[in-house]
Amino acid sequence: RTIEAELREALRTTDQLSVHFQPLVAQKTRKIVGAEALARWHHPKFGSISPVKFIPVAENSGLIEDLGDFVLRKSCALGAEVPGRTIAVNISTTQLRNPGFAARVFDLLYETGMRATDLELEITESILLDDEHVSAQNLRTLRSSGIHIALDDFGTGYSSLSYLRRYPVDRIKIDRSFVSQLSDGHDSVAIVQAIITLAHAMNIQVTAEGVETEEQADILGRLGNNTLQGYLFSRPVKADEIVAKFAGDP
Ligand code: G
Ligand code: G
Ligand code: MN
Ligand code: NA
Repeated sequence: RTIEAELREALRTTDQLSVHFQPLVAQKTRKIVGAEALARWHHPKFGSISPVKFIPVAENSGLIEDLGDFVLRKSCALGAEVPGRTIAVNISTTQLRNPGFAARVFDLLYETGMRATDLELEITESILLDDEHVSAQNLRTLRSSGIHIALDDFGTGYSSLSYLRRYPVDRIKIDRSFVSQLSDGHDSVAIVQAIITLAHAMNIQVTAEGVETEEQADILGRLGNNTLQGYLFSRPVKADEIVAKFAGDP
């Protein structure tokens, strides 16, 4: 059977699928202010299958609608349990192109009781490449309800800067390829400094992804970064573990 057929089956019962959550940490206080939702698939025969493999399959087969819905539902259920913490959810271009997407998100917020202002949707600049009217309309509708929009993997694409000019966002996430090279005297320090200065001048918050060392966190602090995420703090963990982490860090 193809991976697509296996994924279709997994989505039918959903017991092979789960959502893990990786803490988002305030730069200054090191308090856990939220978490990013990350889809996980454990196949009974093949074991763990990476989202790097199955997300593209889902996107090319239309299954991303069901998978995205599953992730959003789990994320909103968690968000309702931990008001005041941000839950960030990765949204694919295909989902955003659906004219019913914003309404679906509002339904899930209503059903679960999660506040709109606790939800952050992570998008990539590829939505700009196809310049979809529907995507732009969805983003406007979602944002005007108080949901936050984050631009993921910032700096890796071709049009990061023109994206900022055309679509309003609340946050950019500096790609971990820049963060992993941060050390005193390295060019990456100047690049990250420029990104943070630009973002703040546009009233945009900054999250640094893939923070693995105290030195990286320290440099980011000096550069004025707002939020940290990475293995230095925690790997993605199960929903009950993130609830326990939040409870331990009120
Ligand atoms: O969690 P991990 O590092 O393995 O994720 C790998 C990639 O898969 C990342 O680019 C991440 O954004 C993406 N990804 C993980 N979960 C989801 C999801 O629920 N939806 C979408 N669209 N992408 C996801
Ligand atoms: O593209 P996106 O930023 O959504 O991808 C998130 C991915 O990054 C997840 O798959 C997550 O497992 C991974 N990740 C999170 N923290 C770290 C880290 O500190 N180092 C590395 N190498 N990967 C990380
Ligand atoms: Mn992300
Ligand atoms: Na990213």
